[in-house]
Amino acid sequence: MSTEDSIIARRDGRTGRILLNRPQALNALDLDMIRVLTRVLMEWRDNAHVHVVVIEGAGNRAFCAGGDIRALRDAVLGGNRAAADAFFSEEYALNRLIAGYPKPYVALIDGICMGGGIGVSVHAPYRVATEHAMFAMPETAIGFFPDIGATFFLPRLPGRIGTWLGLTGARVQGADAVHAGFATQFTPRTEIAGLSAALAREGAAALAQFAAPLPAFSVAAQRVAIDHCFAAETVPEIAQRLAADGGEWAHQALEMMRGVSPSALCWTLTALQRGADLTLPQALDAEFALTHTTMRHPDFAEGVRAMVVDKDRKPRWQPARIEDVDPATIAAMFA
Ligand code: QUE
Repeated sequence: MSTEDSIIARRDGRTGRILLNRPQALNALDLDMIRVLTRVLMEWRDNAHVHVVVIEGAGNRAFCAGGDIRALRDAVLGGNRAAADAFFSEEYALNRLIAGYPKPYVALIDGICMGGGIGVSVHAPYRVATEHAMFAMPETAIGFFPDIGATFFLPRLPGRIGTWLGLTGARVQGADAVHAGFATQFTPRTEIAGLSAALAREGAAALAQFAAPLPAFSVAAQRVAIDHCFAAETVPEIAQRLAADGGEWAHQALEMMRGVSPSALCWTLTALQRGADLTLPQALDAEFALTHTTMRHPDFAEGVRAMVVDKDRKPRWQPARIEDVDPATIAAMFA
């Protein structure tokens, strides 16, 4: 399939429509797709016929499952730092372009939306989630960290929800995505075609008519525990608070933290703490710097191997236990 085919861009009424079209890879973004997206958005910025940009994913499984981390692992193992730098710098520049886009930008999210997929949606003013939307920032599971501006937006979600999601990789589904702050409205899948047509006719003004009432937040009962446990200053303290909680939710969160890279938990917590005080451009710059130190750590290649390449889901982390991560080693990554 050619590069142009993995992004389909066309004008339709008042809209410029973008389809992420690599469904066999859950529409994960590779560098070519990032370049085509950037070019299309720059063209439409200056095209008076385009009043609103609408982006969606092909197939019914995913909006966008992330980035091309298999290629990033190959680049790291092959010593090709320039390839990894090009990917991250162009991806983060695209995130910035979307955040500051001068026209309404609407993401229609009807399936998996993780990592890079969140980067091409959450910085925009309108994110529509259906009951099939599933948001997650699962990078600690591959020995990386929540990037694409997540160190800016996760600390700004309600309470400590962002720290919980960024450390554990927990999933947020459907209308919960609006409560958590990933989406700005909930519209059932059966209404998406109608919304799309209305956007082409009326522009972004059509959105409100398609916003369905929200059911209650499914983690409402856990909010006190989330905000208490994930407010701790260090990863071992968070683990201790979860262990002390005794409830099923805390048990699950602790199990998730025990499965991911201990080192990644520590550098992620520091990155989120720092991101709380940064602007989005500053956070993206800090994330770019952090890609250099994290990708040199063995847990990145090992995590991508275990979760994406071999899919054995049995990574051998170094060190293997949260308690054995040296705080000075983590601090040096931010120096
Ligand atoms: C954790 C992650 C990612 C992941 C799996 C994890 C991630 C990512 C992908 C992914 C999914 C589909 C693809 C692809 C990559 O999987 O960030 O190339 O086709 O992008 O457990 O963080």
